[in-house]
Amino acid sequence: MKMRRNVLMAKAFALMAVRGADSDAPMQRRANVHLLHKFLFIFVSILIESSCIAVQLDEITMRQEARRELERRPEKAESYLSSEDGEIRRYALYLIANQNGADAKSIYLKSMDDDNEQVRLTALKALMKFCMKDSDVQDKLSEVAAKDPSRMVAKLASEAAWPFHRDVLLLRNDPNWDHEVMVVKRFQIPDDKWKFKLDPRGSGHTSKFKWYAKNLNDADWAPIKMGEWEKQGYDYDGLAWYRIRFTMPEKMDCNAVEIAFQAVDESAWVWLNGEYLGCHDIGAAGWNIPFSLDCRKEIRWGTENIVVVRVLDTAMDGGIFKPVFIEILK
Ligand SMILES: [Ca+2]
Repeated sequence: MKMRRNVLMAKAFALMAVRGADSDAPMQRRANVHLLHKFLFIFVSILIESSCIAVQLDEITMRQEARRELERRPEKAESYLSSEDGEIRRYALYLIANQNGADAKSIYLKSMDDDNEQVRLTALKALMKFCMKDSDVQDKLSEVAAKDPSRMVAKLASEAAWPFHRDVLLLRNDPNWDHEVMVVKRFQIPDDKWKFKLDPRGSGHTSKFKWYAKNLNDADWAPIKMGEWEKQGYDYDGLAWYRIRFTMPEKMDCNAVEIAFQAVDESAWVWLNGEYLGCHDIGAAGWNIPFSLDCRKEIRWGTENIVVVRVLDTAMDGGIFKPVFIEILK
């Protein structure tokens, strides 16, 4: 539409310029030069626009040809994985998954490094569908969850690879509890005795490492205080882990116990005494939002407890930067 309008305008200007060229008056000549400039400008615009449209048409034609060829001979799909067009690579991968299932695992794993988000998404879905139980796939997905530039791909990989689940409601959210819930006592977990370790490969939670384990030897972990890790020498975005030991007093009369984080920048997964408590993972927006997790079964009264927090930070400052409490509720 726009191109047709440009063509009509160019024709009109050209006609006016030719008519005006017969005149000798200086005013008329300046107007003619002006018109010619306009005419040239529009002419060049049309040329550029047509070449862009030609490139787009070429791309569409090539895609259609590739699709037709692949529909006729789906066994050739692998050779299309090196196409420059991401859409063709995505379609080829989709056909490979349909034909080969788990047998094409190495192809899906390789495609997880493709620079096209849709190709990676297709590969990820194939891995989830066909070979989710394989340890090399779980390792790859953990890496993708920690590193993929696409939030959509990273989140799907993270959910697929995540082996920990827990569905325990906070007392105040329990529909069967119709009494008022009050914090009757709170103990602050010491904020200067955390131990810290970076997890750039996102493998700390895997069965090979188990950094959440109660009896893990963390002697070589670095000491760190509450506060952004950037301000304590770590210029780093990604996953990192915190561990801390603290002693609880003797058992108190209560209806629930919760661990309350005033803020972790930006996502957190929490274990108490080796047991998974749950997570706070709403993306970057969660960096300054308090959250609590029920731990009435996991807490150990009158003895040492260990809290482990896996933190993901994707931008700017990161870490446990506000106090953490154990709250006793009635
Ligand atoms: Ca942050």
